Amino acid sequence: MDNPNKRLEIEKILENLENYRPRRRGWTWRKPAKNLKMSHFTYKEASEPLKESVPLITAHNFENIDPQPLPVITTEIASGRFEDDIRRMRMAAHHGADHIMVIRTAGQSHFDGLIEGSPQGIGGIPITRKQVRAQRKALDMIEDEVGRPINYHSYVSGVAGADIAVMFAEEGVNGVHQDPQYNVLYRNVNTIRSFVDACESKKLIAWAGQAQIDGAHNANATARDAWKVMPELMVQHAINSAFSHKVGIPKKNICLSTVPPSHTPGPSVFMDLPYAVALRQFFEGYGMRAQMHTKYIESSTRDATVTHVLNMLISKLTSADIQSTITPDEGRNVPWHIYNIEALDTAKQTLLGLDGLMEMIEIKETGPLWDTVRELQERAVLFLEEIIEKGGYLNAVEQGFFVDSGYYPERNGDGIKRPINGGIGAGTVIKREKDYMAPVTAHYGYNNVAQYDENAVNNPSILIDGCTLEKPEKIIYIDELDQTDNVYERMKDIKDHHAGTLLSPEMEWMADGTVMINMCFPTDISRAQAAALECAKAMNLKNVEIIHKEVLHKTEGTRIELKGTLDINIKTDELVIPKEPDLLSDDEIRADIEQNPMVIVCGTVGEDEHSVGLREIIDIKHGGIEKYGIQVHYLGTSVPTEKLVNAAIELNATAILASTIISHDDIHYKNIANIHQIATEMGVRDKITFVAGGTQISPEIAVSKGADAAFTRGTKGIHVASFLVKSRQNKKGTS
Ligand code: Z97
Repeated sequence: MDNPNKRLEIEKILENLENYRPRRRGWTWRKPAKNLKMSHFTYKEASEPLKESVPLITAHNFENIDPQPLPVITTEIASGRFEDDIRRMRMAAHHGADHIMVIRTAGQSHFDGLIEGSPQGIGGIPITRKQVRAQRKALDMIEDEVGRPINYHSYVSGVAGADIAVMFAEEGVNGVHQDPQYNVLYRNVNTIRSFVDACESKKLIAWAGQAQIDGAHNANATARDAWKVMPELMVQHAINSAFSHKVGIPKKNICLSTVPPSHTPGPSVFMDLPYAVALRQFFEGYGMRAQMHTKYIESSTRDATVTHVLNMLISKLTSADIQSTITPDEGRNVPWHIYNIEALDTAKQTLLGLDGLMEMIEIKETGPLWDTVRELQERAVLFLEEIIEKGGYLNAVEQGFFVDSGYYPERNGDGIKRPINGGIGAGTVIKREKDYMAPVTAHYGYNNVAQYDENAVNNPSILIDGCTLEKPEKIIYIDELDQTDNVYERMKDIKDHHAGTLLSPEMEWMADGTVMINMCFPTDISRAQAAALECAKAMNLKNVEIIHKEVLHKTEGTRIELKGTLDINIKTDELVIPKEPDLLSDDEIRADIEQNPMVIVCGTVGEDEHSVGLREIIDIKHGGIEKYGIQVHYLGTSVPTEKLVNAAIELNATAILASTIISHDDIHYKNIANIHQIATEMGVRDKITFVAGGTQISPEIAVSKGADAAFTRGTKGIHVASFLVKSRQNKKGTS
């Protein structure tokens, strides 16, 4: 991107897409930067900083540094429109995401082939070649902008899993979820079909160097009591990991989707830490993808954030190669830009805050932690042994071994049961003919090519001069199939918004008009909801829905968050934009005052007893000008105007600060004019800078009455200090 201040031009990304080729394949880890020094600090576990980014909100206190933690950080994007998701990806990358997972639209797992074009999705986006290609191309631009590779990720699952795996390898997708157990248990795809397809898919994943994430976390999210499936989680990890390794994926690219299984108000760390330790002991050398707990997630952003932070404490106490950032939209179904960014910032802030933790503490090798580690491992081994005893995995699934609500070896008989010959795609696996031959790369198993060419045994596609993996020009690219549901038609409707000449509020799609309102009512939860809907009506909001409610007290107060649509199009060029104050930095002000001490006198003037505003400007406690070393002589309240001028002369002050709130009969402006006049008559007006302040003051009028500057609502010490320093510098320059 030439100019980071310019919005992404989706049209440019869509241009010439038929000829786009991914510039690399495979997964990229962050580059560690050991003992990275930034501002006043040294980081023990950081990675290389970005070229362009948005730092944490507090970074302005620390030279705007934006250190990046060591693990790859994920964000999940699923708005249903890929053209808007691309914009969100750019926001996410600037907040530190380098793993972008796009969630598939509901039901796609049961399609038995690829879909094409750019239709709009529900609960995710349709995975088509066009949208994958456009997003990978956009990420190429975005990664150049931030200066770090970004991993693009989606799902190799469902009945068309293997077809998707081929397309992903062709299109440079960098990471995938692939776990046949997911198909079987949660999508009811036939077990045999799922495992056979997985062989082909995993072969492609290995060839493309993609990172693979398994599906064990889904057992945790589905189980009746999430913490009870701990032994099973290890079994599921083991099945998929061993399988993947045998097909040829290197261990480091086989990432276990590990969740801290328990949740507050339970003593979650006491339960989750032994589990995390047990797992890492068993699966040394494999990648750890730390997934956030989702089973008990609610619509409270606060609750989701605390859970996320507790989960990351577990990551930090053990390890995480990839850190997930599930957003509260899981709990309330509002997949909005702001929540991706909040969750990314939560991850960055927590991981940086816990940097170096393990250099100071260690995990005890005795006591309850190790007892539980041992116990969990024993339960998992017994589980695996029982599977073998019962005749293997297919039988175990048929008998409902998985996602049973008992804490193994206890069983409650409510596990998910999938008959061997049941489910979607049952009976579709056909034995390969004796002379079966497929001249393609990354193909699993018996392929009978030697009869055509001995050299083709390890490289079957030489028989056809390369398949689509080597010769992308052989890929058949279909742009759009649907004349109405496609990106061009959608963008036509809001072209002025895309061009930036019109503005509407947005949460997930350009010009969706969605706003969120927070309210609190002094009543119970039912009345509060009804009252909130009335308010929304009065605000002219459409499509109103309550997205979160919380009791502050049964009768004293209820908190409500609602969303609605506001039908407004603001003409960008008609907006009145207030001028940004031209401020010096804290350091610049301090340096100037240190070199050249400054004295000021101040007070509220006339009959004015309102001193709060002035104290905000002068007191060190409130970030006032004292903090820069300016010597402040506060003369009190209701100070006569002559007294201010006399004191300034006596103390050889650089400036007078006069605060005035009362505005009856324009007394505030009269006092300002009065100070200017007295100082002029006494011959010191040129020497002394005169600043007025007050909530009812219009700076323009105050200046017309004789002040050098005036400050009103929202002023902070730095605004006044900047002005004082600059004004003194200007005076010196002209004298
Ligand atoms: C995560 N929050 O980060 P379909 N395969 C596996 C999965 O876990 C999933 C799919 C396929 C989650 C992501 C849930 N996971 C969301 C192992 C979905 C999705 O489109 O439902 O067929 O595939 O892991």
